[in-house]
Formats: sequence, structure tokens, C-alpha cells
Amino acid sequence: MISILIRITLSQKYFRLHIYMVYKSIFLALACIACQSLPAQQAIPTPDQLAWHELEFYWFIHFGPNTFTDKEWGHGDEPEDIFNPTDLDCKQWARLAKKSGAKGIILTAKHHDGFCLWPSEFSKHTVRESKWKDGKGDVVRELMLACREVGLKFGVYLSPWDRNHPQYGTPEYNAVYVNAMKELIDKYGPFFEFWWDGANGEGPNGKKQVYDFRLFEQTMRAKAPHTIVFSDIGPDTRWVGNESGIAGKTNWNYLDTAGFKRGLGAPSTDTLNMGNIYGKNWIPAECDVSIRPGWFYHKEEDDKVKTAEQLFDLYLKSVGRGANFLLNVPPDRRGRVNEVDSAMLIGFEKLKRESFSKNLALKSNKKGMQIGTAVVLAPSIADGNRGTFQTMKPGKNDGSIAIGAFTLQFAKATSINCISIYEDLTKGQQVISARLILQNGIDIVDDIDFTTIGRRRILTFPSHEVTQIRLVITAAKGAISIAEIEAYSINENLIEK
Ligand code: FUL
Repeated sequence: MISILIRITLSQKYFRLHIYMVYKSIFLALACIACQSLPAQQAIPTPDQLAWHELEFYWFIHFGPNTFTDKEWGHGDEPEDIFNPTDLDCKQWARLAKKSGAKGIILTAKHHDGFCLWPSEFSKHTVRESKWKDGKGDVVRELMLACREVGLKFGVYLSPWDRNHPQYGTPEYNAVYVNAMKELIDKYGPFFEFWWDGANGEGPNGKKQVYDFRLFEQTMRAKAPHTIVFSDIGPDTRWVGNESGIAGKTNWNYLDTAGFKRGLGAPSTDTLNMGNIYGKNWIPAECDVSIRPGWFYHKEEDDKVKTAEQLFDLYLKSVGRGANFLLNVPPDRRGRVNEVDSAMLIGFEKLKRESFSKNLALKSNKKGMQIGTAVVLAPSIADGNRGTFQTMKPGKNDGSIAIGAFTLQFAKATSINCISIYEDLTKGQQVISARLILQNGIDIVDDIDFTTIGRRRILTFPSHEVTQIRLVITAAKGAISIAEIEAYSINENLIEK
């Protein structure tokens, strides 16, 4: 009897256990499905990337044998003596870069011709082999010191493609490239940015190199963990997909890189231009463009230098779309930035300074945030401090609904034609689409639809007298954080073309 009772009790227990297990597995399966359909945690910028975003505008300098041979891509067989600047003055470059409002300079320490602007141990095609300064010169050092003196950041471009190095096209060359990187970092670092060009052509033995970017990346991370590394697909900043300095009107700081490579295996130029809305990695765009048609100096292009207004327009299309602006300014054969370029650069800085010196949003007497019918005060959206922000949680986290608005009201009608908005990026990039509604009293005087904001979005439009500026967020990925809304009245001729 007792044994029967035990058996019944045991079988009931096993039955309950069985049911429990079945429920548990159904629950786990459902939970798993739910997990998969939830958007993955968004990537956020590293502190180094956040600091890099703040740089906005810096110079590129292409300088080397091509400056003297009038080529864009040297063949690598140019005699070293070709490189002979008559009056090289890196301090002039640095002072002018500073005056133009740039925050740093990236120098082509080595372009595709393989010529090293420093006396590298790992090459026999360098400034050391030239007659310039009796082989004692070092452009990388001079520029590093000049940047330090005026308070500019310093970075280098080191072309993996090398049309001179005898080992290019063999597995040994990857170690040569890594050694050159290490040498540069040790002698002239730390760099704010390191540029890996994706170009991959043939070397002196007619072969293309299979670049070991994994090794390059490991080396950079180990030796220079705070340096922002550029390539088509990052890891820290990406190519914007064109060499005209223009970011997508929709520009996400996210990019999916799985399955892609630098160079020919890179994502489409459209993807690079706009990023991926749900991309896995934080890899913001950098807009590289030259002030002249070519990357290197050519005398016959002296009358084709971009004007101050054109540079300002590029600023709107790069920084004004949340990217950074990398402007190439190639020194001439003297080794000086040419007078024509310098006049345009000084003009550009003046246009920028005058345009953005008076933030009219600071005068608004009511700053608010509206969700549905609820309105709260939100002074931090226009307090002149991008370190403070106002967060708004979307009602439904599916990016499909109008969420709410940030509103600035003015006691007196104020004339504006430019708005600059900053998203707080510390928690990622959220705004998918928005509208800027400008009102004078009850009249709507303009209604502008746009998409992403990101680090900064600058919108320009014909001048209007306004008493109210409404930034309506129509779709977002998650809780939106707006750091600042600025309003300006800029010269009418500067409105984005
Ligand atoms: C390209 C190079 O081939 C050009 O010469 C230039 O350096 C540009 C910035 O990148 O890939």
C-alpha cells in the first residue's frame, strides 16, 4: 500500500515536473522570439569619437614628389632629388590652418608613390635620400612641431599602396607597413587621426598587395588606442562615399561592416554617404575634398581654387549634415600654402564667424517641449550650452509616429534664415525625421521637412520674420536628446545651394 502510494505521489510529481518543463520551454521559446524582434542595443560613440565629432573642420595636406612632377599619382620611380621645396615653412601652414578655423592637420606622410616625408628606417625612398636640406630634413617632424606650437591636432595619412617599395605585392610588405606605422607613432605621435587609403594598385613588381588590415588594426589599437582611424569602413570614421565633401542629407553615424572590405569590397557609395539607420557600429562620416581640383598643387589650377563662398557651402553640406569636413590644402613648390588658397581660407573663416556669431535663439523668451497636449519648460534646448540637453521619450518605440515638439517663442518677431540643431550623441543617434515649422503669430511662414540631425544639422532657408520656431520630431529610434537649437540670420547669398 505504502509503495503504491509512493508510486502515485512520485508519478504526480513527475507529471507536474513535466508540465512545468513544457511551459518553461514554451516560455523560453517565446521570450527568444521576442528578443530577436526587439531592436538590438544601439552602438554609442567612444569618448575619443565624441571628441573627434567636436573638431568639425580640419585640413588635409597633400605634399610630396607629385608637387614637383605635376602628377596626382606618382609612379614611385621619381628620383628623390625631385623633392626640393625652396622655402618650406610648416609654421606658415599651421598658422594659416589655425586662422582658417581648422582644428588640426592630416599630412600625407607617404602617398602612393611611396616617398616618405620622414627619414624612415623602412624605406630607401625618403627625404633622407633627397638633396633637400642635405638629406637632413623631416617634414613630418616640422609639421608636428608647428601644429603643437599653434595648438592644432596632428594626424597622418600613410598610403598602404606603395608603388616604390620592393616588397610591395609580397606578404612581407604588411610588416613593412606596420613598422612604418609604429615608427610614425613613436616618433611623431600621438595622432588625433590616422588615415588608411583604400587604394590598392600594382607595385614595382606588377603585383597588388593583399593588405592585412586585421594586423594594421591590431597594431593601431595596441600602440595608439586613442587615435581615430579612418578608412572606407572605419573602424572609427568612414569615407563619405565621394571626394566632393558632401554628406548625405540623411546621414546616420551607424554602419554595418560585416562582410565588407576596404577598397573594392566596400559598401556602396550611397551607403557610405548615408550610413545605415540600424547599423551595428558607430562609424561617422568624414567628408574629404580638395580646395583645388587636384589633391596635389598644380600651378595651372591657381585660378580654380574654391572660393570662400564655395567652402562655406561645403561646410553646410558636411558639418551641417552631421559629418566632419576634411579640406585638402596642398602647398606649392616653395613649400608654402599659395596666396590664392590662403585668401579663400581667410575669407571662409570670416563668413563662418560672421554667420554663427549671433545666436538669436538665445533671445527666445519661452523654451518648451510638447508631447501631446502636455507642455513643459525646456530652457536647456537654447541656453548656449551643448552640455545640457532635453530628453523626450517617444510614445511608441517603433519610429513611426509623430512624437512631440521643441518650441522656441520670441516676444518680438525676429528675422532668421538658418537653424542649427544638435542631438546629444552620448546615447546614440535617434531622430529619423523631423519638421521645422516657422510661425509669425498664427501664420505658418515656412514648413521644412528633413531627416536626420546627428551631431549637427544646419538648415538654411529664405529669411522670415518669426515669433515661433517649432522642431517637430516625426519619427525616432528611441528617446531623443536635443542638446541645442540655434537660430541665425546669415548673409542671404550663403543659403545652401
Ligand atoms: C585617394 C587617393 O588616390 C588620392 O590621391 C587622394 O589621396 C585621396 C584623398 O584618396 O584614394
